[in-house]
Amino acid sequence: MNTKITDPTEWIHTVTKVLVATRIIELGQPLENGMPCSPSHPGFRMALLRRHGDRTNAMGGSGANELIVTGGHVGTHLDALCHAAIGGRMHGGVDAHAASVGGVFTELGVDTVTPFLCRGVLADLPKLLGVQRLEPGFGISAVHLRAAFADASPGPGEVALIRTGWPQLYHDPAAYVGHDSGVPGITAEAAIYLADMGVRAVCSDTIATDQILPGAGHSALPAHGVLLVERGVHIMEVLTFEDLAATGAREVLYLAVPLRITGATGSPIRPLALLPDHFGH
Ligand code: UVW
Repeated sequence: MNTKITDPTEWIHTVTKVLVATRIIELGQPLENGMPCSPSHPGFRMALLRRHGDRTNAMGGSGANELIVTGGHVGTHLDALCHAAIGGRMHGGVDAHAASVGGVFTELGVDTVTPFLCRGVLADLPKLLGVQRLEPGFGISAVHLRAAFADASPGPGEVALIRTGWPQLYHDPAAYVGHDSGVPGITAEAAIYLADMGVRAVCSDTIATDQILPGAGHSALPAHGVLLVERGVHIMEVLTFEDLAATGAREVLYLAVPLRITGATGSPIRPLALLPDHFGH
């Protein structure tokens, strides 16, 4: 494609020609009552408050709408850098208390996160290890990631997509959340390995990205400290790479956009993988 197009009309036509021949794969989970939620966060609730027929106009028309209440870190979501602190300091040494004014963060909030439209590279751990999904509490190390990325690794400004196969348990919230039974995830050393690649975000198909050992609960999340606080790398969680893995693709054009919630620590996202339309069929 000519990258020197400056006329918007020509540019739109050129990009559209490519995009109409695009396969779009959902990488997020649906938001619905009863879905898995970490014990650290308030859950998702949706209630239909205005039903058709509650109010009807002279033409017989009516509208229905709902009230939605959700934690910012429920379902498929992005962690802003202000989500974590170590010793009261957030990324870049920002004082967590000083930056939290009137119930919102004045720095490092999710409203400062620009959209993700970049290359994403899949590390398919179940495929690497020849299993359906990783065991509860399994620790994904840098050695595992190096082998899984093999000849295609994410680079600076790109995103790493870490597949554990855990969405196979999404229908069973207790097993998926793994508070007592554990959840596979990256170790702190693996988080350093990913940050050293220069990635902008680490995206996982589990509730917490971190390895959670059986019985350990969700309290200690060292990879969160490495990524969000020490290295300024975003985390996206509760994605699903099952459909993507089935295509055999390792590299995708990744699209995800957080909501502009002023000073919030996280936001729901709808992540998508874009591939050539013939891919995987
Ligand atoms: C969990 O760790 C469960 O989620 P978050 O990283 O969004 O706090």
